[in-house]
Amino acid sequence: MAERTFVMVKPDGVGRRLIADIIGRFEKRGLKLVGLKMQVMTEALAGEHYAEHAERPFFPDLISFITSGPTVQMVWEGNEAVSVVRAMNGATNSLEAAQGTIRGDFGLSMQNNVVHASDSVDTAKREIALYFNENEVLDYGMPDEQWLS
Ligand code: FUP
Repeated sequence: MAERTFVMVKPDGVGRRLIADIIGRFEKRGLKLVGLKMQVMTEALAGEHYAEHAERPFFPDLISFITSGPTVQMVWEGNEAVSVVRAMNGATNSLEAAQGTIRGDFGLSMQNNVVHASDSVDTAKREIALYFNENEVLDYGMPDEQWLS
């Protein structure tokens, strides 16, 4: 099975009406959307998502930001999906992100950096399971799949 990664449009990305731009970039690159939903995250879910940062000074602000409005959760599938999507998102700090990346084109902030994506295949498995039931991640073929990749 092709590699899968978890991607989230953060509240600033939704609020700035960037959902379609972000989905469009991944689609045009040749990745396949296999899971999609939206929600306002609870503090409990946000705490689980960012558990690795629980002791960091920016954690309370991060939780308050990520629960401040609607977010979009996605699972994207494709060749080397984890590293391809990380590269397309750009550096965590939008001020340092290269032009042509999502954060470099749409962001100016460390915290409000528009998107999240898994940083490894293991993290992707954990994050997909945090947001999606197994039957919510689809396994389907594209008619022209052999033309991609
Ligand atoms: P990333 O893997 O790119 O999502 O980045 P991290 O897991 O390192 O950080 C998660 C989020 O915490 C970032 F998107 C922004 C926020 N953050 C800060 O606000 N300050 C920091 O010093 C580091 C991260």
